Amino acid sequence: MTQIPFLYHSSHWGTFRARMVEGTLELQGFERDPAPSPLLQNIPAAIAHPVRLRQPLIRRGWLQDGPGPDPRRGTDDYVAVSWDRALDLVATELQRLGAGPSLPADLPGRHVFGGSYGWSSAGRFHHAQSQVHRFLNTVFGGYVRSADTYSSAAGAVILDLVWGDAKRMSRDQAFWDEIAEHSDLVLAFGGLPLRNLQVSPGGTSQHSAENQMQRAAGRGCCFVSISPVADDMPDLPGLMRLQPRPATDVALMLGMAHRLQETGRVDRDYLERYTTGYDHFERYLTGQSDGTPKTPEWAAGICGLSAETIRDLADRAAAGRTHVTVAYGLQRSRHGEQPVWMALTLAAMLGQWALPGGGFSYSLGSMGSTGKPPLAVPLPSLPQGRNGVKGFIPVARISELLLNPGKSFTYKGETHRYGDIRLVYWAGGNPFHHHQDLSRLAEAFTRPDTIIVHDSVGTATTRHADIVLPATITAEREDIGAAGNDPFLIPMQRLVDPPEGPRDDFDIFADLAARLGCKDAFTEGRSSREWLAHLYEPTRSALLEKGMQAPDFEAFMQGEVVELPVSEGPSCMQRYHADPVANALSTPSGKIEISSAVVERAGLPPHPAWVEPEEWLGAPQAAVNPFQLVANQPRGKLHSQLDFGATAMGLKRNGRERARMNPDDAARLGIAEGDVIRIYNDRGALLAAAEPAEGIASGVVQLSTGAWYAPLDLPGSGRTCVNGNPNAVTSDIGTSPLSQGCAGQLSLVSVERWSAAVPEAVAHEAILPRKSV
Ligand SMILES: Nc1nc2c(c(=O)[nH]1)N[C@H]1C(S)=C(S)[C@@H](COP(=O)(O)OP(=O)(O)OC[C@H]3O[C@@H](n4cnc5c(=O)[nH]c(N)nc54)[C@H](O)[C@@H]3O)O[C@H]1N2
Ligand SMILES: Nc1nc2c(c(=O)[nH]1)N[C@H]1C(S)=C(S)[C@@H](COP(=O)(O)OP(=O)(O)OC[C@H]3O[C@@H](n4cnc5c(=O)[nH]c(N)nc54)[C@H](O)[C@@H]3O)O[C@H]1N2
Ligand SMILES: [Mo]
Repeated sequence: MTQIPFLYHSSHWGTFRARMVEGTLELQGFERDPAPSPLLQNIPAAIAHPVRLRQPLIRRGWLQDGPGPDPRRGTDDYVAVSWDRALDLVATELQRLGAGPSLPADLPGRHVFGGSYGWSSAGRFHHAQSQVHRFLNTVFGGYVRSADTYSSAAGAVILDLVWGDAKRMSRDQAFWDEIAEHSDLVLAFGGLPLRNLQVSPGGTSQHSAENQMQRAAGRGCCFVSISPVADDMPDLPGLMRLQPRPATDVALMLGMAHRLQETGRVDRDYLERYTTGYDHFERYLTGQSDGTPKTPEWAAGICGLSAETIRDLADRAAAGRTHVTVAYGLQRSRHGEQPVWMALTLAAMLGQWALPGGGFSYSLGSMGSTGKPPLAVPLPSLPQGRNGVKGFIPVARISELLLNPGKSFTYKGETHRYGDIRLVYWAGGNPFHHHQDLSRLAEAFTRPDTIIVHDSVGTATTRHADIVLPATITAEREDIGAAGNDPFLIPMQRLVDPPEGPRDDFDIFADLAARLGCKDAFTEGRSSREWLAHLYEPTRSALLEKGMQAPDFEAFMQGEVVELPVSEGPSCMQRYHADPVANALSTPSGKIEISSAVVERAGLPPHPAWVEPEEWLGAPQAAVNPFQLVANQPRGKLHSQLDFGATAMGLKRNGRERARMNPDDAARLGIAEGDVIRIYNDRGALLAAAEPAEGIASGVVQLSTGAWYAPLDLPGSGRTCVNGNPNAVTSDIGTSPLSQGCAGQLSLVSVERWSAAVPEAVAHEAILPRKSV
């Protein structure tokens, strides 16, 4: 009998090999991966799950009454139509809105929201968000885009201003090797959760973070996990776990900074040579400017750790080689700029930044790619064309945009206006999973004339669309797997033929472009396979130029992964430290800015400061809603993707997401393991399965994102997500007037045991748009 060969493929959570055996997808981790991710085991469920979309669907109300605002979105049923009919309907609607080969100077794309945030799949060509952007640029001349990411907005905006090009700074230094070899102490704000390091955008071939941590700890390096959730850091020798109240890290860092200042251990030479504005900050630190010295005692009153612990931490940080790192999680909340800016300031005060293993990093605990060496060759990526529309929104202001056309908003110190959106086009994202205050988003989605969504499965977002087009999944296509800071190029081979019905996003857009008279502009005359060959070429020639092996395209797609060279050169910060004048940073002063006039003009304090958020355990609101909900990333999946897969389902209880809380809190509320609890505030409610857990700080309830939103009207509870999506209760408010980012990580809520009859969790396939009979 001939053996069925394993083929290469890739996902955001890892490279893998797989083969179909009797209708089942068998998977193996990549042979060069020391710790393949358990998330791989979610993939087989997607092959033939009833949740897969198989036919184009048109919402009945839209079909009968035509485009226009419609309160029936979300509850209406759907009519299945042929591909030809669906594409004709879409093309006619896009034409009505002005799409076509010749466009007026006042581009019709200004009424099209195409931000289409979401991670979709890992291949570089079939990346749905790139495809939709390219399509909208081609047929509308552009679209209203979204700035920044749900991942990082407050952090990215502040670091761009005070450090310069945050993305580049975070991606071009091999922090992990430095920590493993040189650090004595790692202060990890938000921890270094292995859970999150499973994932990198575009894929990851090696899960090596735990090995690196063990290497460091084995050498005597002490890791300090500063997080309300103990398993945000693996068990390591010498590990220290601190659990300040959520949202109070700035106070803790200020207390440490005060101790350094008081004991004469601020590195004045470093500050002088590499930073600007410390004097202004110092007056705040000592209380000269506001009458409140930020002493360890002051900090203790806010963050809940003892003054002694804070002093001890500062003393230890000054005594050896200290690396300060901040996870994205801290900045995905109100005034999220402050902990990131303050951590950078603390690292500068310690002055060890120019030394290996010292200094500051951002997102080392958030993305598997951060801290790995950068690559020395370019990677394939689909050109998206030119977006001629100026209008944009900060990414998490989607409900605001749709609800308040013409209203002004601030961003990076400037005032803009929301456009008037008539068409929303989404491919590869699930806003009814990821956005805050989902009841408000449902209201916002009643406003446009038309909403079109491509997805491979029937999500809550498809249920709010007028036109739903079924896309293939990555396993059903060929692609090229590649990601920044990852040293392999992966031939993603087709693992299984697509079922009858779904089509590749590219083919859908190509056929629509043809109907609009723009086919050549969109495809440039290339088929999918020809595009892959075209996109592969720049990487191949760069490899050949370096005298390295690089198979031709056909051989690559049949064959083995290609190892890519990593860059040996110094990082931006290493060059800056070597010569801060010649290699100035891209900040207004060219230096690290501990005070910033630009930030001050945007209405924020001029230097990092403790700015009290509305929803923290010390706020007046906590008298009403006494728990801090920490809505972090899920262990068993990537966001909402494959929530029906084996790993994700295995972590639920009766199909419902688990919420963890401190055992004493649970006991006080009469809540036992497995009880269904109601988590609520005046924005909404959800049900989750209670899991008392020692590692959760008191006053905290931790419920990860990812459950598919399933709101039911329950007596005594109102609209309640019975599957446990935290965005039923989070706040749809920008991080600050400067960055306007997603603040969904932390909210105040109440918790009670659900004592009425327990409604069953809604199965994924029941969330599919309902077909009319
Ligand atoms: N409260 C709270 N909310 C949060 C966060 C938080 O910390 N707290 N985190 C935020 C963060 S950081 C993020 S990144 C977002 C992520 O949230 P989402 O954007 O919701 O991310 P995904 O679940 O990855 O959405 C991807 C969608 O693309 C679909 N898809 C996959 N492949 C394809 C394809 O080839 N074609 C098409 N057409 N579709 C495809 C998937 O089925 C899925 O529905 O959530 C944010 N929301
Ligand atoms: N398995 C898995 N991995 C993922 C993802 C996923 O969906 N699943 N998503 C990926 C994506 S898109 C992103 S952007 C990154 C996100 O990376 P992060 O945003 O860093 O991840 P989170 O899990 O949301 O937050 C990290 C931790 O911060 C802690 N935290 C929250 N608030 C505070 C606070 O005020 N102070 C302190 N000290 N700690 C706090 C929480 O305990 C939380 O577990 O993860 C990536 N990795
Ligand atoms: Mo993210």
